[in-house]
Amino acid sequence: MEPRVISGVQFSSLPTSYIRPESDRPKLSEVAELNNVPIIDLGCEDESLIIKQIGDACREFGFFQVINHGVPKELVDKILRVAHEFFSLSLEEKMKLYSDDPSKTMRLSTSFNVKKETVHNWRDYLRLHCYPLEKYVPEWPSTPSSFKDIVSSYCSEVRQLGFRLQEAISESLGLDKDRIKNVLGEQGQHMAINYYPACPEPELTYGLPAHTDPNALTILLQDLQVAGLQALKDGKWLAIKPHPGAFVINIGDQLQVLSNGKYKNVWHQAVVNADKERLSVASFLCPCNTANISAPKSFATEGDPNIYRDLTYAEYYKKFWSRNLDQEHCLELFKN
Ligand SMILES: O=C(O)CCC(=O)C(=O)O
Repeated sequence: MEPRVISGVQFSSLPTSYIRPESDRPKLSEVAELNNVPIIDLGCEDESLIIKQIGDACREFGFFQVINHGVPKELVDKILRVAHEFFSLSLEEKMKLYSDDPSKTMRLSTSFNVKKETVHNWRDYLRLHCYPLEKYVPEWPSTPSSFKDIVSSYCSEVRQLGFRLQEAISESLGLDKDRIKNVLGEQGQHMAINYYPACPEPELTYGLPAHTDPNALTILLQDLQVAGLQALKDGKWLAIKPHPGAFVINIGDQLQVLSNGKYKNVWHQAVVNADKERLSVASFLCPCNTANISAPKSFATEGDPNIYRDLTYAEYYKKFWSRNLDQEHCLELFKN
């Protein structure tokens, strides 16, 4: 069966194309909750403390949560509301935006990469390019009518937050504040609004299987009511409980390259549940396509040379989408 969006379709059992082999299922009952996930207060007046906390979290976890981040709560509430409204549109309306072509700058799609994968995932997503806004907003959905206004305000706010975090990450690596931003160039910004319908057999499938993010930094807004995000820490999958007012910040593949592996891209996945739909909004800051990503020479020592060869984001991104998530990690292909 050719996959199509699943939100709005009634299923009494899981279609076979979504069933994972037994060795690759989420083992929902074995997952513990991660209680000590770093929650960093960006409203704290002690900037050096923030930088230290961010550095520690990037080294140890590859992710952290931030609170008092400056993105207004009303805007966060609004984007969640408008995202729900969008996914509640009729199937017919949604199918007008459907595409399985990852090179499209605006598309509603399903699963992950339906043309490449062998097993599908219980997720629909609206993927948008968001920078520069004036170039991309005209192609965004015009229903619900408030969609463009709300999502564009949200994108601008989140972009500023991302830059602030990149400055702190740069300083935490002992680099100039602007070093990371300078390497990444004029950064692109993408968004995935993820919608995971309630699933008839959640123990047999994923919303999104284990992956790291191919970009530089991800700012994830989780549904406050429904948990589903898990991160890999010391070989164990741990549930990241939604924290009121927080964003989850993930280190992406490009920051792993840029830090010569000092900071880890985090493996994460989303699981689904039988009772409730779940929503998340991921904002991805992406290096400029022509940016030459490499670690500073000072990070390579005799015993610890640069792990990765220099790469451009364009070549990395193309490679990432030409594959599926079950293969060897894309970064492995760029090792020296
Ligand atoms: O839904 C989530 O919590 C995770 C989303 C995610 O990892 C992604 O969009 O790349």
